This record gives sequence, structure tokens and C-alpha cells, in this order.
Amino acid sequence: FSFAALAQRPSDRDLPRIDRSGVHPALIVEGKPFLMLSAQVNNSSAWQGEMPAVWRTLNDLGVNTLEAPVYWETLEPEEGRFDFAQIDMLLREARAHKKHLVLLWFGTWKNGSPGYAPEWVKRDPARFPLSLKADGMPVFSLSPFGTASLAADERAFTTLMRHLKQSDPQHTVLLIQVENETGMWGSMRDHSPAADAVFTQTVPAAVLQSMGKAKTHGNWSEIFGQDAEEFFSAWAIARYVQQVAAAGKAVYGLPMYVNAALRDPIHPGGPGSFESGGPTFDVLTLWHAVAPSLDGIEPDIYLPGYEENMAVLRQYSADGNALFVPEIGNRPEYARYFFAALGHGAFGWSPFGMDATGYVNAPLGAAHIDADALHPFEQNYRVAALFGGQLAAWIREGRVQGIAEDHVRHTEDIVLGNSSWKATVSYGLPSFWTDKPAPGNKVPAGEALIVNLGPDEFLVTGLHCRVDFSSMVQGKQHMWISVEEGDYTQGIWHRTRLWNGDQTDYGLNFFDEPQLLRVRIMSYE
Ligand code: N0T
Repeated sequence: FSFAALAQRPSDRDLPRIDRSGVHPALIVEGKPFLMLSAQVNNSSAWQGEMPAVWRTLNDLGVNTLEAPVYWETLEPEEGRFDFAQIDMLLREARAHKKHLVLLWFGTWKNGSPGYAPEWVKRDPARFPLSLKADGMPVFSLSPFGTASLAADERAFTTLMRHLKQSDPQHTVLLIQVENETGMWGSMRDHSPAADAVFTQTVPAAVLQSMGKAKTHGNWSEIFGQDAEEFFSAWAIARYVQQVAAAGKAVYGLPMYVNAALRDPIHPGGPGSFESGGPTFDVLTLWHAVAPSLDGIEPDIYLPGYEENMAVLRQYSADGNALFVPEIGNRPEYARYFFAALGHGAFGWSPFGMDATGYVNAPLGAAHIDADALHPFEQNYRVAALFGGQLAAWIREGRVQGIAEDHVRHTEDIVLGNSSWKATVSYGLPSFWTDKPAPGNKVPAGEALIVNLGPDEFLVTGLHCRVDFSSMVQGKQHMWISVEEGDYTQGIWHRTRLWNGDQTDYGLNFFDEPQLLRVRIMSYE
């Protein structure tokens, strides 16, 4: 026995963490940047009896991480009596399948509602009050001013974290999602007497400062005008979540994040069109300021359009937020946003509703979870696997650019980071010569990923697209020096063949085959 050994218990050493020393924040697992190739199961799938149907899908997809909910009602069926069977089941199952876990705390808020609160919470509205609408009618959302609700959630969550600290020295669990899509539908804010009393008070100075508000004194309406109710809700809910997260971290310091039900990023709708008080793009600064214990605020993407997706990735990677995508729809047209997320620095990606339990969340997601539906998502992770674990480090270093098919313009020019080259990515072209403009793919499935290895050296991969290079120096043309296809194993590039002739004369054409190219190029005039 030695004290040194005690201090080095695996649970204290090498905790998964977010590292901010690079161009993009990275998730560090066992000392190295880690890219979570993940999938989330349906809400009611994290039960022992459903796990065979879960693994059937996840193993096909080629994930390294499973996102699964932990239910408050199941963890604490009677007040103060905790049952860890569901969590232990998830740990056991994940380890048996050699996967990591992201656990989702379905507590006070699940899509804004307390559906997962235990019966003893639901049946005691005097102690655990619901929010009220302006007309005094309750909404199915716990009041963020309910002090007993906060204390109860905090106790359950810290109990969960204590249990994980004891039962997971090998860090099967990488990350914790605190609540699920916080906020409220059906009212812009809580109108309970407790809430009303605070709404007319002055906005806390710390909030004003963090938001760079010129006005330094005023109540919520005076400072935020017609957005007052939304900002008030965001503040009240972020403050509640901060206390839950901070208490949990004090017990066991895993990285923690919240997920957002998005507000339309380009044409934000008015009251009622989005979940008020959740971490929508317009209140991200406030959320970051009020909830510093969160390591990230992450988008749940159910907007299929190209422009919307690019806007969401920009908004949620801005200001140093550690981006990952904890949910994205599982319809085929969402698969093509994987590389674009990585290019924005994402340390993980996770289509939602990926299991063969029979439930599907169409029309949000695919109508059937079958081989066809899984295929484009599977190809994404196959391509990622060709990098042999190195992609996460290159993402952190800002070397990765990702391009998704723009289903309106069908072609896009990308300036390649610190180089004199640009790439033109086009969709729907044949792989031989053509003088026609790119028509786009029938189902927009195109995407490309380029890693900048040096001034004239790149890794290039893609699905359903053509990638051409051209010099940005006026009058200069280019020639390939070498286009090698291959993959990385433990950091070593392994070449399987050279591409030349038809395979390079009309650009680098990618279809449905996972192929990684290492390209050296030069210009001449
Ligand atoms: C998601 C999922 C699950 C455009 C939906 C999305 C998951 C939750 N919520 O299947 O419930 O637990 O985080 C809400 C999307 C609202 C879209 C509104 C119409």
C-alpha cells in the first residue's frame, strides 16, 4: 500500500475532459483527442430487454459510443431510495460491446417537461410546482423557481454521479448530458407568484456584464424589451441547471453539457415557435455566463436544409463553445452533415433514434430503420475509421475542412486554410469528363472532407461528390504529383494504390465507397 498509489486510482487519473489549447476544443480520452462516432437510442430503449435490438443497429453503424438516457423515475422510484440497476446494466452492456457511453440525465426537463420525474414528484404539485401561464393555468413544465424541485433533482443527480465515480473507474462514461432540451413549450415564461416577483426586479449585474449590455440597471423588460420573457426564462433555467451540474461535478468531474431544441437559425420565429428559455442561439451568451460548469451547449439538429445546418454549426461553434452534435435526424439527407460538423470542430456526432426496437420518430426521422436507412450513416463512420484515430487531433489543430452538399447550388469553392489552393466540390457529376454544370444528387448525399497536411499536401475524402483543386494564384495551373489511396493504422500511412489516369483527370470522384486519398500537388505556369 502507498499513498502515491491511492492518489493514482484510475478514477482520479485521466478523467475524460475538454481541452481548449487547440484551434477547436477537443474531448480528451486517455490522454488523446477522441472523436465520438456515436448514435442515440430512442427514449424508451435503454432497458435490458431492448439491448439486443440496440446493439443490432449500433454494431452495424460502427459506432464507438452509445448515447443512452438515465431515467430519474427509475433511479429514484421512492424519495431517497435509489435503484442503480438501469445504470449498471448500461455500464455492463457497453463494456461487453467495447463502447463508450454518454449518459443523458432525464430529470426536471425532458423536452421541457417533467415526464421522467418520479411519481412522488408528479403527485405533489404543492412541493414541486408547475410553471403557470399568463392566465394562471399550469403548463407541464416544472417551475425553475421550485426550490424543492431543484433540491430533489440535485440530490438524485449527485447520487448518480457518486455511483458512477465508484462503478466506472475505467471511464466507460465519457460525458454527461444534464437534463434534455430544457425550456418550456406553451408559455414564454413562468407566471407563478415566485416568478412574477423576480421578473419585476433588476437584472443581476453579472448577467448584464457578461452580455455587454450598455444599460447597467433595469428590470427584465427595461433591459430586454420584447425579448424579456425569453431571457428571463433562460436565466432562471440556466441558473437551475448550473446548480445541478456544479453539484454533480463536485462529486465526480466528468465533462457535462446541455442540448438545445433549436430556434430557426436564419428566420427565428416569434413566441410559441420555439422552446422558451432553453439554450437557443439568441441566449447562448447568457447561458454560458450563468452556467459556467457546463463544458458545452450543443444543438439537436432536426432542420434538413443546407443553409440552416451551416448556420447552426456556426452558432454553436462560436465563442469557444466545445461543439458536438448530440442529436441529428436519422433521415438519409442528414447523413451528409457529418464532415461539415467535424470541419466546425465537433468532437462527436450522433444521429438520433438508432435502434431496431420498432419505434421510429418519422417525420422528424426516417420512417424505417432498415439497412437502407442506416447505410449513409454507416459510410460516414467507415470513412472516419480510415483515419485510424488521427482525425480528432487534426480537428483540434484546425486542419480539417468539411463540406456538405448544398442542394440548391450543387457546387462550392473552399479556400484551403493556410495554402494557396482552393477546392471545388460538386455534386451529381459523372466520374468521367463532362462540360455540364453539376446537377446535384437525387437525394442530397454529397459531402467532402479535406485535411491540410502541408502547403501542397492534403488528405481528401468524400461521398457522392467530385473534388477538384485549383491554384488561387492568377494564371497558375496544377498537376498532381501523386494521389495515393490508403489508410492509417496507428499513425502510419499505408498506401494501397496510386490513382492516376481516368481516376484523376476529371477531378477526384467519390461515390459510395469509403476511400481516403493522400494528395500531393504542384502548380505551374
Ligand atoms: C428530441 C427527440 C427526442 C420542427 C425527438 C426534438 C429527444 C429530444 N426532441 O424525437 O424526444 O429526446 O431531445 C424536438 C424537435 C421539435 C421539432 C419541432 C418541429
